[in-house]
Amino acid sequence: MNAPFQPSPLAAEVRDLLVRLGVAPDQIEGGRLLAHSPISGELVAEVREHALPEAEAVIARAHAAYLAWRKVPAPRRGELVRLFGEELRAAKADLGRLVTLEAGKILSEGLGEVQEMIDICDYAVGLSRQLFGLTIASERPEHRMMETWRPLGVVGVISAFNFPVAVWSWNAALALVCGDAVVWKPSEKTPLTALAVQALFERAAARFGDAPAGLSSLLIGGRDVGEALVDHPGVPLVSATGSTAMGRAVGPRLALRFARGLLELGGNNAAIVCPSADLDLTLRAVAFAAMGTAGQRCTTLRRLIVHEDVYDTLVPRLKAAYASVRIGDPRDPKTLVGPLIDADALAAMQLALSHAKAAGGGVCGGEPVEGLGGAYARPALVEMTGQAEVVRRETFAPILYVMRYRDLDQAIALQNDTPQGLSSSIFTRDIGEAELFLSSEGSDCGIANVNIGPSGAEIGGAFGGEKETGGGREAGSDSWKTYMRRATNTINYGKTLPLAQGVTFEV
Ligand code: UN1
Repeated sequence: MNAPFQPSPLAAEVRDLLVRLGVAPDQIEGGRLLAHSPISGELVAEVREHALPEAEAVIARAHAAYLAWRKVPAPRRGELVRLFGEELRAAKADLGRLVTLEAGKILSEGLGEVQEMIDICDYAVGLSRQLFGLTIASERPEHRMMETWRPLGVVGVISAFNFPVAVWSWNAALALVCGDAVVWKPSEKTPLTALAVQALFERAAARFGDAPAGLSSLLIGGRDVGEALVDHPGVPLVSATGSTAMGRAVGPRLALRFARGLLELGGNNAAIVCPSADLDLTLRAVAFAAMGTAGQRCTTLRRLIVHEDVYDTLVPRLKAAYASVRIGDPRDPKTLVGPLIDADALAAMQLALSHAKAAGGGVCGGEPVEGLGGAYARPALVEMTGQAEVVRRETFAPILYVMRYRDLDQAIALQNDTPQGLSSSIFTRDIGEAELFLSSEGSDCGIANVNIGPSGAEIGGAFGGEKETGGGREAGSDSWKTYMRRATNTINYGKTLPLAQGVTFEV
C-alpha cells in the first residue's frame, strides 16, 4: 500500500488547474504513473494508466468512431475543431500554466504552446473546406480522371514531453477535419497536460452534439501501450515525435505491416553567421534559439558556425548573454531558462560537456544550478575547432557548439554534416549568400531560415526534417494529405470501352 498522497503547494496548484480544466480527480489519484514537476522534482499526481487490454478497447472504439465520422461532411467536422479552438482560447491561461508546471517551460512559452494549438485549430477549420484534389486529363475519349481524398482511419499519435500538447494538436486538428479518429499516447513524463486537453476536447464534443464517442482518446502508459498502437492493424498512420532511437524502433514495426509513419525525430540545428549579418539581431535570435525552452526543442539551435571576421565580436557578446541569463523557477516572469525535464537530462548534458572538453572544446557555463529541487543548469557555450562526435550528436539540453568558418561553402558543408536534418538558418544581409543557403546546394534540412533562428516555427508551414529526423511533415502546407487516403478515379461517361495505352482485348 502506498502512503496516502500528501499534496505540496505545487501539487495542490496542479490539482486545482486539472480540476478546473475538467479532469476527474480519480484520473490523477492513486494511479501507478507518478507525475513529477521538473520545477522542484516533487510528486504532483498519481495518474491512472491503461492496461494493455484496455488499449485494444480504446483502439476498437476509435475505429467505430472513425466509421461514423467519415460520413460527416468535412466542413461540419471543421465545426468540432472550431469549438475545440474556442475551448482552448477560454482555457489558455490555465493550460499554459499547467504546461509550465508539468514540462518546466517559462510561462510565456507555456502560453505560446497553447497559442500554437489555437493556431492549428483555426488553420484546420479553414482546411475543412479545402480538402481538394485534382482533375486530370484522360487519354481516353469520354473519360474523366480525378483524385479524391478520403479519410484514412485511426491515427495514432505518440508525443514527447517537450511540446506535450502542441504537437498532438498539429496532428489531431488535421486528422479530425480529414475524417479520422485519434488515439494519443502522450509522453510518460507529461500525462497531465494530455488529460487536460482531452477534457477540453470532450467539452467541445459535448457542445458539438453528435460527435461519435471515442473520436479522440488517450492511452496513458508506458512502452507497452505505445507498442500496441504501433502494431495494431487498425491504425493506418502513427505520427511519432521523439528521439531518433524511438523512431528506429517504431519505423520498422510500421513498415512490417505497411502502415504509414510520420516521424519527427532528433534535430541538430545549425546557424551560419556571415560577415554582413546584423549582429544585434543575430545575438537575440541565437539567445532564444539556443537557450529558450532550456535547449529542449527539437528545433533548438545546437551549432553556431561563425565567419572568422565577426567571430571575435559576436562570441564574447554571446558569452556575456549566457552569463547573464536568469535561470530558475519558470513561474518567475524574470526567468528565461527553466529546468531540464529530469536528472537524466542533466546527466546527459554533463556527459556531453565532458566529451566536448575531451575533444578540445572550450566550455563556458554548463554548471548544474543546485538547491532548486529540479535539474537546473546554466546554458553552455562551447567553442570547438571542428565537429567532433559529440557535436554531431543531439544532446537535449542547452549546449551551443560554436565554430569558425572562412568560406561559405565550407560552412554549408559543416551545417549539413550531421546525421539529423531538421532545421537551419543563416544570418546575412547578402542576398547571394541567403539564396545559396536556400538553394539545392544549400541547407539539406526540412526547415531553412534567413535572419531568424531555427526554432519557433509557425504552424502554416510544413514542419519536419530529413535524414535521421525521419522525413515526416506535420502542421501546415499540404501536410494534411498524410492523414488521408488518395483515390484516383477514372469515369467513363461514354458507351464504348477504349483501353488505356491503346491495348485491345476483344471478347
Ligand atoms: C518540437 O520541438 O518538437 O518550431 C516542436 C518550434 C515549435 C515546435 C517545436 N513551433 O520550435
